[in-house]
Amino acid sequence: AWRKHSAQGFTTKEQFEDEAVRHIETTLARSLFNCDELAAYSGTALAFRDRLVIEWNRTQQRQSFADQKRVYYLSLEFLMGRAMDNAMLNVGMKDAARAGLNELGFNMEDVISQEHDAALGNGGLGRLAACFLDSMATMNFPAWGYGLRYRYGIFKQEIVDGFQVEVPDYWLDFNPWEFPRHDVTVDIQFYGYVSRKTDENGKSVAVWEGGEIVDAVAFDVPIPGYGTPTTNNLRLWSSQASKGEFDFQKFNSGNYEGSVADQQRAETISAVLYPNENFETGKELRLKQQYFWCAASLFDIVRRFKKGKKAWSTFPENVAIQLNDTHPTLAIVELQRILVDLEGLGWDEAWNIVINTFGYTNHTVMPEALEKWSVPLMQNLLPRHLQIVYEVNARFLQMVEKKFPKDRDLLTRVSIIEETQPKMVRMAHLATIGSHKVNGVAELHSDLIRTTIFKDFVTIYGPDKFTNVTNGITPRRWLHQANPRLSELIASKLGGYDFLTDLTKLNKLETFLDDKAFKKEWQEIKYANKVRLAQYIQKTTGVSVNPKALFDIQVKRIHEYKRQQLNILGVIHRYLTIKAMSPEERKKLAPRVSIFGGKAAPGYWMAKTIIHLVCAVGEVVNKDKDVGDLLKVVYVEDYNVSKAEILTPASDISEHISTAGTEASGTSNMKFVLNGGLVIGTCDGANIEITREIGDSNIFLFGNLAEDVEDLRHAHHYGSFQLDPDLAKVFSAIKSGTFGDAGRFAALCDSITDHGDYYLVSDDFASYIQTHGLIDEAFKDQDAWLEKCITSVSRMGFFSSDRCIDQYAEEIWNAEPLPPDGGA
Ligand code: 26Q
Repeated sequence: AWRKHSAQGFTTKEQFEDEAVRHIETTLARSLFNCDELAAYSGTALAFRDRLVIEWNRTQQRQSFADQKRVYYLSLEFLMGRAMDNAMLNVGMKDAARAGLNELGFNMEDVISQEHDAALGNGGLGRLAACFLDSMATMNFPAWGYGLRYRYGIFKQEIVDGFQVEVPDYWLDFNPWEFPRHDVTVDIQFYGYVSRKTDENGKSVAVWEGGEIVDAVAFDVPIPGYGTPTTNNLRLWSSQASKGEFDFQKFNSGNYEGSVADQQRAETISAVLYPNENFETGKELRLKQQYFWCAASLFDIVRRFKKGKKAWSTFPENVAIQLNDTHPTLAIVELQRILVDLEGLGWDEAWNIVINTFGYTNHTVMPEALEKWSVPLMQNLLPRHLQIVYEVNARFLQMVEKKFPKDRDLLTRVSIIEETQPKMVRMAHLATIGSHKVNGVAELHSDLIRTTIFKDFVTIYGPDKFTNVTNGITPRRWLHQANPRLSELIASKLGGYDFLTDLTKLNKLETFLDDKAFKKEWQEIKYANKVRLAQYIQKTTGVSVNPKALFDIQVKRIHEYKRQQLNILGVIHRYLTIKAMSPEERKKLAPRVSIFGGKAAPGYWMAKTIIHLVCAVGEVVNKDKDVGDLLKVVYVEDYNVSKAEILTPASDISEHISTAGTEASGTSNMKFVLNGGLVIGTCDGANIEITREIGDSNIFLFGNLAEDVEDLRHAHHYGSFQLDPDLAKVFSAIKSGTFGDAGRFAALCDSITDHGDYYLVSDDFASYIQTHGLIDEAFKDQDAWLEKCITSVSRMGFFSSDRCIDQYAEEIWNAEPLPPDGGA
């Protein structure tokens, strides 16, 4: 209904064509005679963008006027994927655009796929931030995202001769979804020194001087909600050389090269996304990125607050800041600095405001992923911030000492400063001490942080500071956009698309389990999605796969803890089993396609070896005449959000098989189940809640439990390590050269047989193979399988990111939606 009030735009296909053509001819200055698909995309994007910005401006005005509590989501990653389909869904008028494009000789899906993914993230954490923005806009929260505008997103992955090759992802040559705001520029200071001066009231204040200044320039991206005019803002900062007097001096004194070099050094800050996930490297440039972005965002937030001319004590009633992992922890220190050094508040008054403003979300318990910064590094780059960290720590330790006298070990354990050589700042401790709530992202994970990394903090603060908010996904992108036919079928049964904003409504689907026509269509849709993926695989890899086979998919970042090695070793076991069978036995087997995808961090050799093994196995298996359709092994190059939109709807089984206790939540598990696929998984992360919701007969769980992992690891070192006998056969095949030069895989095999099998591949192998046997059996009964799928989908309501945002708003932010008047 709100769309009628739109001041500008199109309502018919003719009007759409007029708008798109006008943009192609004028905004892009292109002739219609050589209008290719890219130009058609550009014109379409600009036509929809015009409609988006009207509501965007109105939303910002409405939110300024209401001036109620705003939510700020600080994330170094926003893995947005493509924007146009989402804009069309939220603005409406996609059908008019489709018809118009057809008349101009274009196909909508091809035009949509011209858009470059906005890939400003590594994986789960970045995509979670994108889902949250979608939910916050859809639910009318006055909310902002703050991030970095990387010139290069996550690298593009090419597979060359079975090896990963990284190619830079330059994505900004045409991006109609961002608006530069050169008037919103913030000076950011680095290096320099701190002195103390006496202010006019005789008070001693710290003054941070010298060093260098870099400009942060805002680029804004509209975030439209679904079924509402609310269009929020994602503000991404780009680094530029300061326009201040500093460089002009150099320039004017004839040092032209020097001033260009300064400029390049400044632009380096936002040049590239660090491609590590769950691995910390301690690089100075990364710390620079973090401070640059935190300082610019805090300046912006504080400036907005100050416009309201309210007392500082009301800051936490106006502002909630959520920290996506420890990456933005410096924001805590920066706010304290602003309040104490620049605004003249007393330490305690300021610190109270800080604590009540921030919430911190933890995404990992793995020690190699916990952020630490060396004290000398921070001393050099951010001298005043280091002082503040030490002051925060001193006061915190004093409080602990008072509460738990004479426990030196406790003080050592909880201190923000780790007393190593060099000393390190533990960011997770700082984030915990500077926030009023700390949350994990699934129940098991939240329990684990309470009992492991934050155990002492639970003792100190009590249990209420630590809470759980199980992750979710947006059903707009991950059901409606990725699987339009399934969404339409569901809508036809539920009487409309209300489930897209209240996903619990899916539960009514269970009443249609006896509806033969419904089930048939469901099955046809899954089949069509598999055909589409099969065509994509054929086109991109040359491998022919049978769409009737069981599609078994594992797509996520490559990491030893996620255990793609377990998967591929299981595939080899299957291959050896097939080879040993008689032709009659083979006939009884269910054909399989094992599909892998995901990027390895460029410096992570073991992950790259796993990719190489998958490719090497594919080379052998896919050519083997004995095997035929019974087994195919495929590596899908350059897994990203757009590829996920093709892969997720096409699975029969997806794999979420991390060593128990290592995957904080996982979110692709939710996406696959929501699209009518089943899961093989360990008792880890959100798999546990998925099982609780859909029922344990609808999921294939296997493997050791988190509570047993420590003992098993201990036994590997101090007992006798017993390699699983089936796994031993797999290793002999690899070592005998079945998949080419065995030397290339030696480190991978040795990590299991000789170096303690830290990820319990051998311990879980038998259970994994057996469970795949159960899957083969279950898949033979297509009716029963289908019933599991439909039942699962109907019970997935809990995993909407809308539920998740509701919970953050209620339990952490204390924020309310601002519904537009005359709203939907
Ligand atoms: C840290 C320091 C230096 C460089 C890089 C990093 C870095 C970058 C990205 C550390 C971690 C990440 C990303 C982590 C991540 O994606 N974690 C995932 O978050 C998801 C959302 O909560 C969970 O579902 C996954 O279980 C978790 O692995």
